[in-house]
Amino acid sequence: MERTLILLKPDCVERRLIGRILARFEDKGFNIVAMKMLQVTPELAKEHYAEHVSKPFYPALEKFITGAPVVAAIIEGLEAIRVVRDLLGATSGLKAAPGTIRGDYSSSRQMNLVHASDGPEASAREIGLYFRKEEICNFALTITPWLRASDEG
Ligand code: FUP
Repeated sequence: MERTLILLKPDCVERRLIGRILARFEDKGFNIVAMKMLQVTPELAKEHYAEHVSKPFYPALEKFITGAPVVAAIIEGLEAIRVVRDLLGATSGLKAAPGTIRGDYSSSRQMNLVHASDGPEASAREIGLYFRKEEICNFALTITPWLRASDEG
């Protein structure tokens, strides 16, 4: 079982897409084990996007990500880190395949609606940035036996 951090970005919140996008992860069979709305500060943005801080597009990215509230959530499931990124599609909404979240709802590289951790290291780091241990609910969905066979994990 894996956990991954998603952020429904300010464009998602402002465009009233929170419910529809969260439903995509629920519909897939994943479990939401933590969730909160918050305003990303410039300090948090710099930590979250540490690898991009020195890039030319960073100032605009920081203005965007701090421009309205976001919804942070932890998604749990088998191979969740990869599968959630597959559900999102390519970084740019213009390149993302139809049927993916970005492919269906975004026509921008910056305003691509959702962030998701890109690997186990990033997932652990980003979960730690947004959630304290006691904010995470450790529970299994009662319908798990109807989502996958018991020998699948
Ligand atoms: P992703 O792994 O899909 O979240 O994308 P990246 O880590 O490559 O980029 C992080 C964020 O920076 C993305 F949400 C998009 C944004 N970005 C820009 O705004 N402009 C760029 O030129 C490249 C990325």
